[in-house]
Amino acid sequence: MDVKAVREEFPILHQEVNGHPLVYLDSSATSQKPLKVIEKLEEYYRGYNSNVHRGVHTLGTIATDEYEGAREKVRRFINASSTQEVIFTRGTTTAINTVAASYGRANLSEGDEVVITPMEHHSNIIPWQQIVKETGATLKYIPLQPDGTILLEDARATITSNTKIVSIMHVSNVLGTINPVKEIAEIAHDNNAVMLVDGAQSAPHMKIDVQDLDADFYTFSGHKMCGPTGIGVLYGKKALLENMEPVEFGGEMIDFVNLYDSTWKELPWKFEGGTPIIAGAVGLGAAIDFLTDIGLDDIKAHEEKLAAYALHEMNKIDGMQIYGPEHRAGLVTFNLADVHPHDLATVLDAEGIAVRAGHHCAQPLMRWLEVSATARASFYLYNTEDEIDRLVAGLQTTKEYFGDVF
Ligand code: 7TS
Repeated sequence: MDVKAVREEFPILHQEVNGHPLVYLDSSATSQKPLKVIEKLEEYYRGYNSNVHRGVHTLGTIATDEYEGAREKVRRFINASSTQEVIFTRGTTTAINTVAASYGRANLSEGDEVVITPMEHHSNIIPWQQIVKETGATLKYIPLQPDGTILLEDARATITSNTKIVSIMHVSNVLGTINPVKEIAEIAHDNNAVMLVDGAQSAPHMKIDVQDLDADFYTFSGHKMCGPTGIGVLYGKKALLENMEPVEFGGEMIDFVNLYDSTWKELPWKFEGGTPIIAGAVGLGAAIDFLTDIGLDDIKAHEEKLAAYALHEMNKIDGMQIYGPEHRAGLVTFNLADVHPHDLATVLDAEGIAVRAGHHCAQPLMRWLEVSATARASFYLYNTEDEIDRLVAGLQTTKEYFGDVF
């Protein structure tokens, strides 16, 4: 992979921030956008912006073809067996909430269990907390190992015949842990439970095959994979989605509306109430083309190399505490002695380096780590070893700045 050529595709990277060339290390929060996506959005708004699925006019037909064409791109990207299994949502959060509100509400009752882990993003915790409160079911957690991984024997002990839903992140946005979701799906299925995989941090960075994973539901966000904000995907197996009720009612998702009752369109549209996220889907399609042209295997290899290099270099700094396992996805979450991560991120920002500081929407995990917050550097296809050197130099500056705490 030619990183220099890749960087040329991202106009935002070529600027100075606070007098220094920008080093963007916050792609786990949201990725930057390549020209191909920016230009596709411009093409859409300049050329054929129209509502979809309704008109016979020419622009409406082009917009519909582009919107549905993007769905086919997503289908191929995750190897779903049909576009009926690809539902456009606002993002991962909306996708998980849809499963909880539809499948959860219909299938959970007292005595049933939902199984998750303490490393989940809030978006994969709170929807389950809410639905178990409503249905009388119980929320259970597979415990974590000290290095932030999950043992399959713990998964086997936690998932029981009372478990109806297992919902686990593929890759941790804090620890970088790559969870054995395929094996956990098998355990879930042995217990007649369904398996949701939160792919927010995996779809952007590795090849995904939902049929190979045997995930019943797989969710991800376009904005973390070079696409626009406001678009994401809920993949679900057709046999499950067909039996699920929509959660948003209104235009677009109906077949016939009578005074006192109505019927729904077929999949996937029954889950897409209201004017859909047309520009977002079209932009996501362009992002998928961009990532696929470069190759997900090359992107993954590049990020693994960056993560290994960052671990090696950052570990040399006195007072450095790094969280998560050795084998990890492309991010490093850390604390530097007693410097508050917000102070650390502020000093780095003055050097033009963007990292995230805070709880990363994973407060239960912060409690498990016994910290209130951490800093996080996350990498993507456009990052370089030189940028990691800049980060390490910035951390040295931070150390000097807060010298008295060491
Ligand atoms: N699940 C995981 C694993 C995530 O990392 C995120 C966002 C979400 C769900 C929610 O995605 P959304 O697009 O619906 O907001 N993670 C992060 C992060 O790590 N920093 O900012 C957002």
